[in-house]
Amino acid sequence: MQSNATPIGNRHHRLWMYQAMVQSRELETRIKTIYFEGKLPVFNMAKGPIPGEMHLSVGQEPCAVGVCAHLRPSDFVTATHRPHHVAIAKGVNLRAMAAEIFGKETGLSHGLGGHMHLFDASVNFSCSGIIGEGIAPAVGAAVAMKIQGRDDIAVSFMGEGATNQGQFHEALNLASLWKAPVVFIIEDNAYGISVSKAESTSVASNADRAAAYGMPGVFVPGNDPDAIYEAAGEAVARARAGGGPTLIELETHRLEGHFVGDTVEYRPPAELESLATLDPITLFRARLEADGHDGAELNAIEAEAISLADDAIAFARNSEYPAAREAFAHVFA
Ligand SMILES: Cc1ncc(C[n+]2csc(CCOP(=O)(O)OP(=O)(O)O)c2C)c(N)n1
Repeated sequence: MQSNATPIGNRHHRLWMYQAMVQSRELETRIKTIYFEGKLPVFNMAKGPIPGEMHLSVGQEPCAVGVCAHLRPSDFVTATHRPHHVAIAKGVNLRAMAAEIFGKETGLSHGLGGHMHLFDASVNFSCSGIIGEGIAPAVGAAVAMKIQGRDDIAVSFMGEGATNQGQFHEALNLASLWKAPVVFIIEDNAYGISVSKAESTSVASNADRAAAYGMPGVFVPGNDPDAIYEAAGEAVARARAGGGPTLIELETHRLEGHFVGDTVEYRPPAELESLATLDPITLFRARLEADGHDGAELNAIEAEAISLADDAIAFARNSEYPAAREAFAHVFA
């Protein structure tokens, strides 16, 4: 099963969601191990094979699959500096994505973007290392599609930390005023780097902020793929039908540090211990089996994800770095 297969019917949707979650996890598990090659014993962030900061989405996979199960390649998605789960769920090519993360010529942007700047025009996916940067472009894309008379939509993923930035409020105001076909997705993992939401945000629920812009605000607790699928389905259908934007706040869990190498000392020990019980892939698999899904079928999905992740990593490792002169090829000044 391809991670970018078009979902058909609910049973198929749930298996597709499981596949995409596992695919993201398998890729990130390998990235986490390889990341430390060359960087130890003295941590050197610039060293390859994977240079730069690395933000994993481990634990947040339900947010990506529950939303993207409703999207087409022609829909437009902007994601954040923590983009892998969303990129995979949106159908970004796994090999080209891995090569980009390794900084290789065969990558999505010839290795010049890196893991925070995955860009794939073939499925209308982009992301950015600048917090909040994807919100306004998603509204722009939505307005453009509305003017063109298409029923495609835009989705902007963001962390809860991004909601305290000015452009979040400016973009939501205009999106509502112009009835733009856009869905705003907040992945609330409760931390912006080491700062808890309670220390940074004046409202307990960011979904409440929707009222200030005259749009529906929905809170989905539990990091639950099925519940996210339901809520996103309504919002996507409303946007496609001309009903305007929706703000959806998803409770999720960042099971790793902010970046690979983060010692996570800012999280209380009891909270860290509880994370072991919150792995959404383990929980979703158990639910699928309880609902009658065949364990052998789920095993086959996992085996395929493992083989695709191994293939993508091998492709990335075996690819060439871009020529040094490429560093000046796309510079505008
Ligand atoms: C405009 C801007 N300000 C600050 C930063 C530094 N920074 C990187 S990640 C981050 C926290 C983001 O938190 P959140 O939006 O909740 O996303 P999460 O990391 O939890 O997924 C910050 C402040 C940045 N990249 N861009």
